[in-house]
Amino acid sequence: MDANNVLNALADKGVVSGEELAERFEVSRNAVWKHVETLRDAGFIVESTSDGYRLSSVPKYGGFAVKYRLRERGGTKYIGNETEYHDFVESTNDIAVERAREGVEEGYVVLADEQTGGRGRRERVWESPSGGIWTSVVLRPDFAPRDASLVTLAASVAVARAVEETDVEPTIKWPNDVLIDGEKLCGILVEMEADAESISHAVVGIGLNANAKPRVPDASPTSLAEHVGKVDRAVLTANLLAELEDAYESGDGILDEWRERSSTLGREVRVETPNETVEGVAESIDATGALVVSTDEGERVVTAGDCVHLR
Ligand code: BT5
Repeated sequence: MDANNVLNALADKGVVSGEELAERFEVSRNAVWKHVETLRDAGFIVESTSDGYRLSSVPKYGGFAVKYRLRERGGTKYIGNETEYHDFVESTNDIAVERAREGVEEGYVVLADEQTGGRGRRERVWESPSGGIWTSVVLRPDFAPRDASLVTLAASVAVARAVEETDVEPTIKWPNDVLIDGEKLCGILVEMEADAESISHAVVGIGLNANAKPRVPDASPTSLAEHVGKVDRAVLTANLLAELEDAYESGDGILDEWRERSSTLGREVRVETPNETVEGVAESIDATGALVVSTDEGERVVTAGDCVHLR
């Protein structure tokens, strides 16, 4: 038994006595009380009444708050079953990679209010002030490493769906950005370890400017707050994790929805890959998530790179 069991019981029943919980989970009343204290430390207001413990307030953010909101929306099978929250960390991806190597179950989630060393692709800086959603999820995909970019596509669809619930219309820019009106709201960083045949883990890092708009000199970021006012980060994170599980489970079924939500397809683009620059019209993405660009010299398939929308 842990604090989550107490939280679930309180969420289900409103009021529940220490005695009842102790009996149900076969622990001492003192053990129950300790778990109640854990919830109180996490910001829940749990009153002690003559009928038992009563949940009267849920904290704004944190691992337990996200779990509470996840349960409220019907729960997930594995994403978010275990969470770890920090007020600040260097990078949630670093922690999640460490946990993945230690063998945590698929769906383990690391959350932070602020990152001091947030990373983008190719070791670029990801500004992560307090008030954003900075989260990393450990996945253990059973598809071949060549299909790994499906994870990035699934994550961007999940972000777009969750953001849509706040009544704005985001679009997806290949390969890993979610935009509002062409400005970057969210970036995704997938880091995986694999051998030739299988992926041991993929850590999906999602950085979403929820209530904080970062200062980024070389780009034009936006935040959700700028469009819809302050959002409830626990609710939004819960929606995001639930959508991530759904999108990830769709496998390559996610490609069509990605295409519909994309603002890259049909555009003139310039893609900088590690070796070259490809310019032309973004025609489609193939079954592995690679971008097919029609150039003056014919069709080119680009698996990774930075994409600029030209027109
Ligand atoms: C990304 O890289 O867009 C991936 C960002 C992933 C961040 C998450 S947060 C949780 C997890 N923990 C981590 O340490 N990372 C992940 P890329 O496509 O390389 O874009 C990086 C570029 O975006 C930077 O060079 C800036 O121009 C711009 N940028 C930096 N911070 C930003 C922000 N908060 N919002 C919008 N743009 C930003």
